[in-house]
Order: sequence, then C-alpha cells, then structure tokens
Amino acid sequence: MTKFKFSVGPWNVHEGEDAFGPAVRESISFEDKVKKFKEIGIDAIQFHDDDAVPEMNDLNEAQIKARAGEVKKLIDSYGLAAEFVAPRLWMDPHTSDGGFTSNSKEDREFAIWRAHRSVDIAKELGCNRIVLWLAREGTLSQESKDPVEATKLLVDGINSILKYDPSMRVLIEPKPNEPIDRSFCPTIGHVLALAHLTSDPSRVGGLLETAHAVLAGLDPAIEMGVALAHKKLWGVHLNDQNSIRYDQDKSFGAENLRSAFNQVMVLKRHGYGNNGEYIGLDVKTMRTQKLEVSYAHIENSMAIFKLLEKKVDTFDLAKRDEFIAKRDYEALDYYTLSHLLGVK
Ligand code: 3MF
Ligand code: MG
Repeated sequence: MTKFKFSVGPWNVHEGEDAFGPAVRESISFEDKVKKFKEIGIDAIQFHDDDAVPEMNDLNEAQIKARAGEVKKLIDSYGLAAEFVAPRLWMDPHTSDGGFTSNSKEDREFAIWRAHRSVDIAKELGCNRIVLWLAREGTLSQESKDPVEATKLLVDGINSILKYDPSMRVLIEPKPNEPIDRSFCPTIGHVLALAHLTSDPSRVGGLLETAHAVLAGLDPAIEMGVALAHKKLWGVHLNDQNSIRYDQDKSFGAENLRSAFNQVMVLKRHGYGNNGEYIGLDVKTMRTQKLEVSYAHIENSMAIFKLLEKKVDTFDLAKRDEFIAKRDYEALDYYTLSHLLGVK
C-alpha cells in the first residue's frame, strides 16, 4: 500500500492580510519555511514561478534558470522535492484582464512568457508538472469576452506549454469564480473536456481543490472520483470550505468531516499516489493565529488526513454491502456517522 506523500506551498504560511485588512504577522523567510515543512513531515514544495524566482520579470531566461538552480540546491539540502510550478498569472498588472484569455495581445504574450519560464523553472527544480490555476481566465463584465474564443485561447496557451517541452504535464486547477465573476474552466468536467481539445490530451489532467469544488456547489470526492476514472487526477489541494462564500482554504476536515472522509476514501481506494502524486494541501493560516502557531493548520490537516485513513481502513465493507443489498441507506448513513464518531 502506498504511503502518501504530502506537499504544501510557501504561500500557505503567510502574514494574514486579506481583502479587508493588512498583514498581522511578521514574514517568515522561504528557507525557514522549508526547514519547518521538513520538520513537520512534508515531502515536497509546491511553487508559483515567482516563489522560486522573485522579481522574475526583471530577469532574462539564463538568470531565471540560474536562480531556480539555487532554489533546487536549497530544497535538496533539506531533503525536499518540488511538486509543481504554477505561473502566477493573476498578480502582475499585465494579467488584470486575465492571462491566456486577456483581451490584450501584449498581455497574452506575457502570459505565455511566464508559462514558458515556469517550465524552465520546473526543469531546474526537477519536476514535470505545471499547474494552471486559471484565476482570471473568465469575466468581470460578461460581454467583455466571448466564451468560444476564450476556450480556444486557453487551448492555445496549454498547447504552447506542451510544445515548449515534451516532458511537461499540465494540471489544470478548476475554480468557478473569485477573483473573476465567471470562469471559463469551473469544474473538473471542464478540465477533462478541455484536455481533449489540446494537442496532447495524454499530458493534460487536473488538480482538484476541495474548496473550489464546494464553491461550485459540487462534491469534492465525486469530482476526484470522476478525474480518477479518467486517470487524470494528478494533484489535489485538500482543504475545507464553509459552503458558497469567499474562498476560505480552511484546514482539511474543519468544516465537513464526512466529506473529508469520502475524499480520503476515494483517493486511497483508487491508487492515488501510485504514480508519484502528492497529497497537496492548500490551507491558509487563519488571520487570528499568532506567529508561533502559524503552521498549526498544516500539521492539523496532515493529522486529520492520517486519522481519516484509519477510518477508511476500518470501514466495514461487508457491513456496507449488507446495507446496500437491503437498500437500507438509512442504516448505511447511520453506520458511517457512528463509525466516524468512534461508536462501536
Ligand atoms: C489557488 C492555488 C494557488 C494558491 C494561490 C494563493 C497555485 O487555489 O492553488 O495557486 O493558493 O495562488 O495565492
Ligand atoms: Mg489551490
């Protein structure tokens, strides 16, 4: 049985700023984060392109590769791998109208430049996964973009990554809204469909984030299951979310333990991790946390995942099958809940 490997991004430990208030904690250096991640049992780091190479817009390709090479040495020295690189196509003024689907040709070219540099960085870091969180690939004013043209532009963007490096895989992380109002790639179904429009569908798959599925009004475990059935679940961002409101990135299981249980169950039962996939976390430090406990959400998410693994292992399948045979789903519901509560 595969022992799951965990990954996390440096942005998951942050200073606490939100849309309504400034930072409330001191910054922690990248190296200190890496050191702590290793201590708490993390196996790999998730990177935005500029987490690895800050101020990359001011550097040329050779300089970007050289900086990424230094980061590789640093993570190696702590025994950590790199899981993926994600071009940050939502911070820069060039991406205020989106990246690949921006209405500005110059800004679309900038997005492609960042995507190609992300590939360069990934190669230096020794990973072959590019994650596309298509943050602003959608509309604020619906008439500003044509959804057919926008879909074609997304395909062109993905194709350019596939062509630039034949060893790279592209993992699309769907989200239905925020920061845009309407996304062109809101769910895992859209990801799977988009993959088939690209020049090499075998290298395009998905990364499913719990909170994003909930924001779309969908069930995260079922979204994962659909991607697994297509052999296209290549990454996850486990976290939690209280229904359809602002994106919360809460600790795994903090809102809906039964849903978390079902996510662990589908991953464990269907060989997730057998091809090197990570249990990625995308959980954010709560604004209220003091600096000294600003990693607690990561430790808690890992601990809950492992506790739920035990619940999956001890879930009585014969009992489940008995209830299914009788079609007594009330009994199955009660069994599942009492099992989660530890009732014998
Ligand atoms: C979005 C993501 C991330 C980060 C985001 C934080 C790959 O859900 O997974 O990007 O959470 O960039 O700023
Ligand atoms: Mg995420």
